[in-house]
Amino acid sequence: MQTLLQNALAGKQRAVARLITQVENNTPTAQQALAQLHAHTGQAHIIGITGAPGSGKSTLVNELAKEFRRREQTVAIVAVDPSSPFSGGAVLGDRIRMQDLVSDKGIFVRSMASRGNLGGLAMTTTNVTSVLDAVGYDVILIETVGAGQSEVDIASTAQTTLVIEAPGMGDDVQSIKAGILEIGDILVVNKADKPEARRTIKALQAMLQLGHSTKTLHHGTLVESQAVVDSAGWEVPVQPVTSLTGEGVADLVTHIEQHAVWLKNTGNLALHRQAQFEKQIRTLLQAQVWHSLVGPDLEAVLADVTARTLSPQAAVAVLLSRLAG
Ligand SMILES: Nc1nc2c(ncn2[C@@H]2O[C@H](COP(=O)(O)OP(=O)(O)O)[C@@H](O)[C@H]2O)c(=O)[nH]1
Ligand SMILES: [Mg+2]
Repeated sequence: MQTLLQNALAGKQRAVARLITQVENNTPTAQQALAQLHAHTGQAHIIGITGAPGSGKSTLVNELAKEFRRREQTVAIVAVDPSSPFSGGAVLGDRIRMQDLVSDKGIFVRSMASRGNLGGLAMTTTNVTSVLDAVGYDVILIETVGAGQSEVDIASTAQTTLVIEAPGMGDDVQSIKAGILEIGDILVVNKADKPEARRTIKALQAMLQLGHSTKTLHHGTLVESQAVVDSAGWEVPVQPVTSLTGEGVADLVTHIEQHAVWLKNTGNLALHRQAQFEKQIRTLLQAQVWHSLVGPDLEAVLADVTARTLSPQAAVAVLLSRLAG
């Protein structure tokens, strides 16, 4: 395990990939490795990209990766799509464009196994992200399908969350329907090359704006003003992009970088991290306490509770009393 860790920390992509497989399988080795890697984490900027299937997330992630590379940042991409497991090299939407990336040592691409993740998909994603952070990727892009609670959980791993909307997918604004609009730090209207995009932008702005002014960058210049100020004081921008051509992507990355600076300067980054660690410690503690206390006696306890000779409350008291003994 030490060699694997050393190789991963030295940036060897094979070792990183093998370590991630361990993490996905939630092996004891993985837990030990994560414990050792913890001190090395905390440097990466973690960005979540979520939105309806077909909104263009993978195409955008591809372009974002290229733009961050232009800015001399190393990039790791984690694609989480429980509904459609990837096969072979088809990790991103477009295989051909993908070839621009695969030869670049500053980019690491991983699609998460969709099969039963023992620790839960959100926890596994958090752990995979920690590995990538520890081994030194500057930027981590997490692509998830925006379809409800598990996306919200995964998005909570990210420091900056992009909600992707695209025109031509029905009358409704998809992210509102899915209940994920609120988690967006930046709202992205992809497929801005389509004429209907204007309506989507307007619809989002109408949804969001409460009379506050918003920043929309176009070739680095402010062109529109509409946005919402979220509870913590960040103005959520609405950014049009055309991922097919890369148009608007540089402006989007500028917004992302501004959000990173804002997070740091306001102390929100520290708060976010604390909340993440609290959740992680709680999950680990619950699992261990459950495992060590309940384990072999579960059936007997359940039988008594089912027979109404023991209440669930009394069962907990009995089980907990063993901790002291
Ligand atoms: N017209 C147009 N099509 C796009 C754009 N971005 C992505 N697409 C297309 O939308 C489809 C879905 O893209 P994909 O990235 O796989 O979406 P995902 O399911 O959200 O990951 C593909 O056919 C893309 O070529 C864009 O900016 N403009
Ligand atoms: Mg995709």
